[in-house]
Amino acid sequence: MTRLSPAALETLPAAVERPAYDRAATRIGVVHLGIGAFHRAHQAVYLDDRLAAGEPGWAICGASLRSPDTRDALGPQDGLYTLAVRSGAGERLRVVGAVRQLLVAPSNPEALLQAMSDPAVRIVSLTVTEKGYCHDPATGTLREDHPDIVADLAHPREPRSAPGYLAEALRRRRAAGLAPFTVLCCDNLPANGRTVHAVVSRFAELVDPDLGRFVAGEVAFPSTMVDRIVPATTDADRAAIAESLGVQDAWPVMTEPFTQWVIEDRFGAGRPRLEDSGATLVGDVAPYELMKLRLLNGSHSTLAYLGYLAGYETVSDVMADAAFARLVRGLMDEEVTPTLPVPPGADLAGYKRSLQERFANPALKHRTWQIAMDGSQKLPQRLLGTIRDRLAADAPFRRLALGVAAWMRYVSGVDEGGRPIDVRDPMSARLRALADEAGPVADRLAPALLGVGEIFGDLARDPRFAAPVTEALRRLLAEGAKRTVAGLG
Ligand code: CS2
Repeated sequence: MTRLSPAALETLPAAVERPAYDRAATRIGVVHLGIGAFHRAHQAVYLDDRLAAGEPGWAICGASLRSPDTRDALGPQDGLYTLAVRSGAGERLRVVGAVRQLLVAPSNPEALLQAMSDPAVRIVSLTVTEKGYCHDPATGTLREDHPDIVADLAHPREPRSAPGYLAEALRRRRAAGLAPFTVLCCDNLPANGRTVHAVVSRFAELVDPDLGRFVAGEVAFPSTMVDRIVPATTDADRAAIAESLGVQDAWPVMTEPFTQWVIEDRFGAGRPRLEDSGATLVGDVAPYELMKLRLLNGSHSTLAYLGYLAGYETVSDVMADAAFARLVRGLMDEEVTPTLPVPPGADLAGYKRSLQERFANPALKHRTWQIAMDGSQKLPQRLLGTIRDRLAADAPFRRLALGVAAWMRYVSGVDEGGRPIDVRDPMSARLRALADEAGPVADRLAPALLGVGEIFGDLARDPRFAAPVTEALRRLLAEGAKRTVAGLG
């Protein structure tokens, strides 16, 4: 089958949207680190809209800091790929043209540094996942003992970490008399702009105190709230898209109709008019971020661990179970909502209704296993921050405690049928060792995992936290996830 390419665009079915601009006339203005499916279904689509709206200077150079897979898939397609927007109402296909260059950092670090040092590049955006910043999830500070950071401090001119690349590229631009780019974190970190600013400033300071002062004082790191559900692409998806297009796309991305991008309007070197493509530019992102991280991602993680243990493969499968749907409504309404400042103009009840519809979207095969990844990096901002606020208000949090207990049950690595769980987490070996030593006994397993300071910090020492988590774990071990959730009432 013919491969998707610029020449193949005219052969596509009329219903398929395609780039409504001259790609050859566009110029790269954004370097994106972490060119995975989420970036391609979210930021790249907003930028594709800006290119179509007559802002040709905002095309994307996409770089992978780890694997060549995306470059290998999209390179032969001149960066083109298909976005499949799926819902109960059907599927809409669009070919996105905004990605004009693809780089793989490990095989050519110099090419990436040169791309980031190009005067036309004014924004460096990132989706490197929560673990990609080499920070301590509980405190948000740079982990100076992280192997990539240790290596980059020894060889700052040949970085391999995101903080390393940002610091070296900023150093080069400064040495060349060029204005710094704006660093735009698009990952689900708490206060993501401020957190990454602190991490990169500290790294730069360790390389050269003067560079540290420059990054801290002269470089813009606006915060963002990013939202779109993007399941991992499967071979079945590839086959279905090829069938619909009549050409082969090696790596299309699947997503939902909903998309949201709230951005702190603080850019050091200009930006595209993203507000004209549906983004929201604000002075303070914090209330939007808190709403999304605690309501959407907090529910996602709770549903993912409990749902996986209950034998549900996808989020929509979990939501089809009335007891789990009730759990999510109770968690959102009774435990999370009281901790949230309402963002200006937000309809919280409507937002929560739309979340439940989005979770139940049958056309999105969003695996519980995918969301369950990297819990050690996700729990602090998704569940533990909310729990801290509940503790401060002396208010109950039994569903949130069950979410934490389900994570504990999950990272112990054996499911309710005695089968091994493929736990993906930068701390999986350490967590597994703690779980193996404690055994499937709540009074030993809970304190063993609560003792991981990088995740729980001082929470472990609060009996008002440890007790309900241990009790929930005891029920999960004794009765299993389905009966435990059904018994919540
Ligand atoms: C999910 C997120 O995998 C996960 O951890 O909770 O990727 C989620 O789908 C997005 O944040 C939605 O915007």
